[in-house]
Amino acid sequence: MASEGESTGQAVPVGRRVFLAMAGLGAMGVIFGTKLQGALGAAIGTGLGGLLPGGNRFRIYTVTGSFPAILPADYRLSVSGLVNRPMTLTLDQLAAMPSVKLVKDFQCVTGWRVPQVHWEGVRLKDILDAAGVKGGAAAVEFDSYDGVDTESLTLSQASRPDVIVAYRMLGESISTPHGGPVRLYVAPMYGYKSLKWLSSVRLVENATPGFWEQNGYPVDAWVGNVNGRQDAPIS
Ligand SMILES: Nc1nc2c(c(=O)[nH]1)N[C@H]1C(S)=C(S)[C@@H](COP(=O)(O)O)O[C@H]1N2
Ligand SMILES: [Mo]
Repeated sequence: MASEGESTGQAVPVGRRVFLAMAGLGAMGVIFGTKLQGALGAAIGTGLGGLLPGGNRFRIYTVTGSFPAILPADYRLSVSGLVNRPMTLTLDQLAAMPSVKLVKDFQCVTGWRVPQVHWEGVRLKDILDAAGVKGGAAAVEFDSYDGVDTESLTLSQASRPDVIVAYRMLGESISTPHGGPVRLYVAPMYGYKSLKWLSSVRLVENATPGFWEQNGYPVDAWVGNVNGRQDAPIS
C-alpha cells in the first residue's frame, strides 16, 4: 500500500491553513467510533472548501495530512484478484476506453452538498469486464495512493452505470487535492465511497470494510440511508 505512494515521489505537503485544520486529525483516532460524525465535522470539515481555486464548495479531505503527488505519466491502476486477466492500466489506456459523463450532486455524510458536479471517466463495469471477473468474486476492494484510505463495494454495486473511475471533475482534469489523476466516483452513495488517488481495484469473495467503515460508517452508503440522515437521494 504505502509503497505505491512512495514510488511516485514525495507527497505534496498541505498549506499552512490546511495543516492547522488537519492538526485536529490526530485526535480523530481517539474520537473515532464514539462520535465519528462530530469529529469529522469539527476536525476536517470546517473551512477547507474556501481554499480551492475556483471557489467550488467541496471540502478537501485527506486522512494522511498530505496529498499524494502523482504525475499523469506515472499513474497506474492495478486490476487484480479474482479476474481472468489481471491488468495495469495507464491514464492513456483509461482515456482510450469509452467514456461517460455524469452531472450529479455530491453529498458528504457530514452534511455538505455540492450541486450538479460534472464528472467524466470510465464505467467501473467496463474495466471489470475487460479484466474478466471470475465466478467466485462477489465484492471489490479499492486502495488509494495515499496508502491509508480504502473502500469496498459489492460486485453488483460496482457494476452500476453510475459508478465510474473518474479522470475529469468540475470541467477539468481532476486536481491533486480532489484525488487526481484518477479517483473513484460512486454517484448514489455518500462521498466517502468516492476514494481519491485510486491505485487498485481488487476482486474478492468477501470485502474487508474500508477505512471509514472501520471507523463507524455503514458499508452500504446509499445517500439518505446512513446514520439516520434524511438527505434527498442523488438523482
Ligand atoms: N483517499 C481519500 N479519499 C477520500 C477521502 C480521503 O480522506 N482520502 N475522503 C472521502 C470523503 S469523506 C469525501 S466527502 C470525499 C471528499 O472529496 P473532496 O476531498 O474532493 O472534496 O472524498 C472521499 N474520498
Ligand atoms: Mo465525506
